[in-house]
Amino acid sequence: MTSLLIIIVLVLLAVALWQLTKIFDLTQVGSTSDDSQVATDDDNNVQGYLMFGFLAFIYIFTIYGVFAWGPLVLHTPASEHGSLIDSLMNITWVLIFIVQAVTQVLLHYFSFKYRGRKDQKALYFADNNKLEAIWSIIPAVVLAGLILYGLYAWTNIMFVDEDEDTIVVELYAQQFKWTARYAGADNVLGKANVRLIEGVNTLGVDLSDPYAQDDIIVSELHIPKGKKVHFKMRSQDVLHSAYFPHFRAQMNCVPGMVTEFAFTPIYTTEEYQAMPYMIDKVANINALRAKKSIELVAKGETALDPYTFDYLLLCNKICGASHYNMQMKVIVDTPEDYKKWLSDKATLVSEVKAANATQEPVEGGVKSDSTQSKDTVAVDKIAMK
Ligand SMILES: [Cu+2]
Repeated sequence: MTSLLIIIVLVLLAVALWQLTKIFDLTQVGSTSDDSQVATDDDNNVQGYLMFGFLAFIYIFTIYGVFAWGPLVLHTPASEHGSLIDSLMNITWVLIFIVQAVTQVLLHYFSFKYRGRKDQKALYFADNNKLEAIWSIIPAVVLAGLILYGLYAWTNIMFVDEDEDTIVVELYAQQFKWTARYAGADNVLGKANVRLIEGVNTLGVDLSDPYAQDDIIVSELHIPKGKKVHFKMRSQDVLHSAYFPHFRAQMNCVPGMVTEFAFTPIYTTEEYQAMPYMIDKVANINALRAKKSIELVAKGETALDPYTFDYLLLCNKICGASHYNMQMKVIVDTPEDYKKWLSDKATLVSEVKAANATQEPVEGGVKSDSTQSKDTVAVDKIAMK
């Protein structure tokens, strides 16, 4: 109802404005002012100088942006291949910046220089082979170089030696959470199928598969420093994208197929937290939170928790209403801590057995899925906020 009223008010305002301009036009009848549609030299001069003004604006804005937002970009990469991605990105930025700086000056300068003048006729200029060769060959060579370097980086990053000693982890994406499955001692994931999802077996793992017997399902990802982790991604519902910004890794999760990405973490969570730039960043965020908390407490609301840095796995495909909150904490441990953490995790098979044992006494009762329902409630709460 409110929106309908707003629309009516806007329409009436537009009609009123239209009527006002008509009245204004009537008051101008008979006056000597120039109402010709053809631009005069004065008009052209104004437009010419405005081009220079706009040129200054884009340069000042660019320089401001570099200083104001430059420190917010991702810092030190936390994976072995990360510096390769960063250098590819930086080379691309520098090239774009140089080309942009030169071409914008030329574009705006010539627009000013050849602005319209009375009685001046434009020169008919058919073509110039030399010029066209220059501006075709230079971009072609530069782009070919960039593409070749990109292909080299991509094949290097995506190559996983089948015989290499890696840790195989499945990332399972669904609206709106991540679940991880470790392949266990045999380092081979058991088969899975969406039709087998039941109770605590939330990933539809085929429990009759011998490879599935030691699989472990967790909701917090731990990976060891210095060891290659081979991720295999699946999606239950729609397109998701597994995005590890600090490790410079991203791969789509597609329903009906398994996609892969492998990387080697090079800093433990503790080491990354202790980097001077990260200490500054966390202090800055906490100063902002403290300021906000004072306002909140004054309003009678609860204060914000202090922030600590953690690596995150995010979803980078807009996959639904709670997409923004689809994330999983990633902890990089030392190899010893990682082993210790994994050693006391129960296998899926034993969890299913335990769940079945507790449910058997209930006759004719519907098997409940405690983890699923808890998560649904959590997502509902987030959506309500
Ligand atoms: Cu998603």
